[in-house]
Amino acid sequence: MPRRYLAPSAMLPSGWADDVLIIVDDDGSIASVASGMIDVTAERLNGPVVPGMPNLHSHAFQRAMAGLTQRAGPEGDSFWAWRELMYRFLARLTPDDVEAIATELYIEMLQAGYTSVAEFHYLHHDTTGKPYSNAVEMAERICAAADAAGIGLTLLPVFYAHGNFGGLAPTAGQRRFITDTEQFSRMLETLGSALAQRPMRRLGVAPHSLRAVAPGELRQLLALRDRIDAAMPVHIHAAEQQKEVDDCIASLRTRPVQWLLDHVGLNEQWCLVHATHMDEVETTGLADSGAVAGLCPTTEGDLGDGLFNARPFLARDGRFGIGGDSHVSIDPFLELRLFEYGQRIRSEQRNVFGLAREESFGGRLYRAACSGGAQALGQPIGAIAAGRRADWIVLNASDVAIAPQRGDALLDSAIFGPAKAPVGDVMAGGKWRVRDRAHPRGAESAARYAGTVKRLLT
Ligand code: NGQ
Ligand code: ZN
Repeated sequence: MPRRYLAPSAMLPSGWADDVLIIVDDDGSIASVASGMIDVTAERLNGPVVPGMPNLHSHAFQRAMAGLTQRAGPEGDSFWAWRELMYRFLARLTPDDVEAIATELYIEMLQAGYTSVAEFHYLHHDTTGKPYSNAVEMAERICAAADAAGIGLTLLPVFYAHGNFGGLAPTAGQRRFITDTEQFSRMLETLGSALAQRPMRRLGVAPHSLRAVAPGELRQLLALRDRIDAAMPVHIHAAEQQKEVDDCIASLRTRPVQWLLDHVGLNEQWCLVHATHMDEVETTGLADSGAVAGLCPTTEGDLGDGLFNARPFLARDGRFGIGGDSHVSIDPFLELRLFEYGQRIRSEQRNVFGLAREESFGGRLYRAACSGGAQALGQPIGAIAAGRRADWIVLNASDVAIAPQRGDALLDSAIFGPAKAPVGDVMAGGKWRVRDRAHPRGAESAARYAGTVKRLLT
C-alpha cells in the first residue's frame, strides 16, 4: 500500500512549496509530489523537508581512528606520515571489527542527515595479506552494515596494485589492499551478482589513484566495467597532495587530472575525489567533462591537502558533492560550511558561486551537493520528486535556530549556524531510519562499537 506524507513545506526541484503531499510506493520510491494539498489521512511531518544528502566518499574503518592522529610525530606531520599511522591502525582489523565500525558510522551518518554513502572499499584481505576464503568477505561486511543501518550504498571495490607511480611494488602496509586484475575482476563479478536487483544498492568501481594503478591496468579495469555495467560509477583519488602532482609529472609527464582528461574520457560517470591541485586548464576541463569533484573538506583540512579552486570551476557549472572520507566529521552541514569558508578565505570575498542578488548561499550549496552526490553514487536520489527514492530529512523544528526560518533560510541556518541540531527525522528508501534524532539500533551499535575500539586500542 502506498503511504502518504504531508510536509508543512518542502524543498522541491521547482523551489520551496507549502503543504506538500508525498506519496511513497512499496518499493521505497516516490510515486508523486503535489503542493497546496490538504489530506487528513496522511502522516503529518514534523518540520520542513529537504532531500537527504549523499556522502560520496567514505573509508568506513577510518571512523575508529578519527581523533587519534592529532599528536606531533617524530618525522614531521605530513599526509604521508598520517598514512603510515592509518596503515598501522588497519593492520589488525578483523571482518567483525569492520562491520561493527561501519554499522556505527552509517547509523551516525543517518542521524546527521546523510541518507546514502559511496564506500571506497580497499581493505580486502586478511591481516597477512592473503584473500579470505570468501574473497569478498570484507565487502559483504560493509553491505551488512549498510543493511543494519538502513542507508543507501554505492559499493566501490578498489583496485590497488602499486606503492607509487612507475608500478613500484606495494609496501608491507598496503598488503591487505593488493589484487591483480584477474582476482579483482572475479570480486567485481561476484559483487555485481550479489547486489543486482537489490534496492538502495549500486556497484561501482574504484581504481585507487594513479599512484596505485598503472595506465595499462586502468584500461583493463574500464574494459571490465564495460562488460559488467557500462554505466557504473567510477571513482578515483586525484591530485590531493602537491607531492602526488610532482610525482605524476615525473612519471607520466602530465599533471594527474590532465592525464585523466587526456586518457580515460572523463564524463558523468566519473567522480574525481579531492581534485585539489589543478591548473586552469584542468579546472575548466574537469568542469566541462561533467564528472563530479568529490570534495571532502574536513578531511582535506585535517590532512593539510590544500584548497579546491572552486571559483573558476563553479563559474563553468562544474559539479561537486561532499564526502566524509576519514570521518573526522560526520556532518554534511559542517562539510558545506568548511568548503564555503575555505573559498571565502582563499578569495577574500563572500559570493563564491557568483549568485544573483538575494539568492541564498546555503540553498545553493545544499542543492549542488545533493545533485552532484546523486550523480556520483549513480542512484535515483538527491531530490524530492516522482521516480526518486524517498530519501529525506525532516528538519528539527524544535531547534531554536530552525524554528523561525522558512525556505532557504533554513539551510543558511543549518550550514552557517547557529542551528545546533538541524536534523529531526530521517527517511531512507521509504522507511523511517531516524525518529526524533534516534536510530532504533543506535544503543546496541554504540555498545558493540565501544567494545571494538577498546580492544583495538589495547
Ligand atoms: C585512503 N585517504 O585511501 O584512505 C587515502 C589515503 C592514499 C585520503 N587520501 C591513502 N584522504 O591516498 O594513498
Ligand atoms: Zn579517500
